[in-house]
Amino acid sequence: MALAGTKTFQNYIDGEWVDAAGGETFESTSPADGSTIGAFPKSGPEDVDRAVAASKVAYEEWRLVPAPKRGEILFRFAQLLAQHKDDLTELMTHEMGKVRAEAAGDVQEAIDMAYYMGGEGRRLFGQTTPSELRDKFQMSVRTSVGVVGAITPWNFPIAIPSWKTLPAIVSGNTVVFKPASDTPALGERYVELFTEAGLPKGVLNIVHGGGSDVGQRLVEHPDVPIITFTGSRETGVAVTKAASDGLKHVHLELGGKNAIIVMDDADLELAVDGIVWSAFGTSGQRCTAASRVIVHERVYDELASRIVSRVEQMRLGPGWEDETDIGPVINKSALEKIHSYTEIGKDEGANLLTGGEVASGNGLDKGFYYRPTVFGDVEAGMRIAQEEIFGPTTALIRIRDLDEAIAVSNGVKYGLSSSIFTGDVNRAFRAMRDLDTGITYINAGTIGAEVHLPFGGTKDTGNGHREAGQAALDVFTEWKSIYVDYSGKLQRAQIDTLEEPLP
Ligand code: UN1
Repeated sequence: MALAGTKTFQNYIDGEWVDAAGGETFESTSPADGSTIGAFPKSGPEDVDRAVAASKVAYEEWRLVPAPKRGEILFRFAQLLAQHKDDLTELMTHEMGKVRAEAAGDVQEAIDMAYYMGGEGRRLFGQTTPSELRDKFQMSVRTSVGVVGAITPWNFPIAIPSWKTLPAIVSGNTVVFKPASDTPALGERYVELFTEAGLPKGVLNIVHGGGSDVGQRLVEHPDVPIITFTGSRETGVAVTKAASDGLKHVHLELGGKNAIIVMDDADLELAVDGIVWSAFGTSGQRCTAASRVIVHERVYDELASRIVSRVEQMRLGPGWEDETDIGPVINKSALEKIHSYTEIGKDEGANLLTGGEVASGNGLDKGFYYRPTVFGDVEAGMRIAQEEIFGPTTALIRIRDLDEAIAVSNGVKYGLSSSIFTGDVNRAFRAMRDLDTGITYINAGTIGAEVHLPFGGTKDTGNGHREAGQAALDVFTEWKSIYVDYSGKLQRAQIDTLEEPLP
């Protein structure tokens, strides 16, 4: 496809493409080579207010559209995403930087979610229960809530918007969407295609801009009862505080410090595959990335040397080149943050086994490339083993047994994903029970969640809500319990039940 080039894009509010009220723009550039993707509206509170007002009006109609009809629009959207999979993939390699196979996977995740949530249009199950009284019927139904503020990150620029907007819209809400300011073109394409699928005006609006201008207003807006946010723990706490006066539903997906455990009975070659894929896929910029590897002392040296030799063969480059294994990181400040953790690791006394520097030469200087980095002899309490780096850096930690491995894996503030490589079914089941994370893998790395199971984590990874699967509907709906008495007389719950005659 033709890339966006230097075109100027607009917000989409109430079915119209419009500039920001203030007329200002910001640029999106490629982290791979610095080329310009396009200019986007630098919106402010006034633009958010317009989008929320339109979304609020649209809600009154949309909530009454039969849910299966709403679902049909999602099916059409799934088909459009599939038709445009190649051009979205290409754009993603340029705007976000991930390699082509992973970019295609990101789009596929949205296609899967659109089919899955489209099907919810014919489910949205509630419960019916028997009454304690005669001639009385009762049920619970999910009801829509209103305008959803969806604030999404740049690392899954098509998939994560789908995780948020699709369950929100199929359950009868309307949405104001703020994509990450590092990936506005992908957010814009997402909305364009969803609109083309037949969404009525005002149901999905996009407002481009920064967190402090657009995100803040969305979170505080009195007519936005639901906020769904993926990003850092720090921003998640700020979102929660800003939304607390409005007693909003707040869904948060925050950081991770995910570990892969490798026991002495593991298939080591398989473990190396899982580690390299989970630590360096998406240049380590996944919430689910394996930034720790907890290794049994008996296989530590062997595993470390196999990982290092594999990593040293990886080729850095733009995601659109077929030979590339690792693309750039998202921007300059990410590159600096990642490198600062290399310095921290060295200062803490960890052993830098490979990488640890900004990559240059062969055109790499034009983008933000960091050599895949492996630290050995890491202590569980070191900062590089505790804090989220969000880059291609992983830390090898030596342990003596399964109990210690589980304690180390759990000994961080986050709880998103965990994994164990073992040939012993008893160890696998103990790990499944005791690893304190929202997602656990057996004999696979820490990445690779599918759309029809809940996605999210324990502890500081979130606030108890989940995306994906049926659980995704919870934050976007309220339960209503309905009692229908067809006895024609007053029946008092908990009181008249005592008189119920048995035959
Ligand atoms: C994220 O990093 O925020 O399981 C999402 C995975 C992907 C989703 C990651 N399906 O790694």
